[in-house]
Amino acid sequence: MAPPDATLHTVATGRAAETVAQHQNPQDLTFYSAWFCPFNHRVWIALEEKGIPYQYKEVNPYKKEEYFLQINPRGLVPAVKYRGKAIYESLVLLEFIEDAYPSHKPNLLPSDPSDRAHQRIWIDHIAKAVVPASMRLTMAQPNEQEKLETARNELYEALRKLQNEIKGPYFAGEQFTLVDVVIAPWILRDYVSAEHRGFKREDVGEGWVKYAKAIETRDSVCRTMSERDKAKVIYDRYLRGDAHSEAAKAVKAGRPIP
Ligand code: GSH
Repeated sequence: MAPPDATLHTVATGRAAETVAQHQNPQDLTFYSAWFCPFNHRVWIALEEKGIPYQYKEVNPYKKEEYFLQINPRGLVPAVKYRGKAIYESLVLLEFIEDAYPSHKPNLLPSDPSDRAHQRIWIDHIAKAVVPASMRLTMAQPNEQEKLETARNELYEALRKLQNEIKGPYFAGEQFTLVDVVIAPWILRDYVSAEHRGFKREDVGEGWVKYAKAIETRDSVCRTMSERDKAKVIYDRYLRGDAHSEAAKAVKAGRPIP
């Protein structure tokens, strides 16, 4: 079987390519990124939201090149080198960016400690409930109707719980915050399950439709998104059930996503 990188487009396209072009010079922060990756997309949105100077470097995480394993021994994007130190894991990186650049606005975490804790509870919900259900749905095969319906209902249920917490237009109200950053890449990519797995934003609820619109039209989100057709080769593998990423292997084995 061909490796996932054999026909994979190697660089960002569309608006994301323009953003990459603006971030070629060395900076304190080097961003090791894969244009197609939703986990990676979180970090990219945060860097753009806050106007942080960074150098963009494209990585194909499936190749597990030695230089990259030195940066992230888990071999996954996103990763960052900040003043010579390596940092990885999208959720850790989002908190790191907030901590390392306090003067860069907007703040993506509220100032009140209980509000910050509330954000972390819902980020945890996205990581443990929304993302796994979304992957199970994409990977469920059309001839496994029961599995497919269960995954779709689990996704609806997870999204409805999140929907009930949204103040509007964004999760925390007028301020665009980390919960929005963390869920945004999955909203931008829900067209895959809409086209192939019967997912409908309206079936989550009216509030979700409005929220999804607000997120997908946010400038930092749009200017870090590549053209859809370039990602087809990747999503087709998930849809056919022959994706071999670490996340896909975990979903197949019923383990938590790494
Ligand atoms: N928990 C990680 C995070 O949140 O940063 C997940 C990152 C992840 O799974 N990245 C994928 C990757 O690097 C790309 S979307 N895959 C390479 C592989 O699975 O071998």
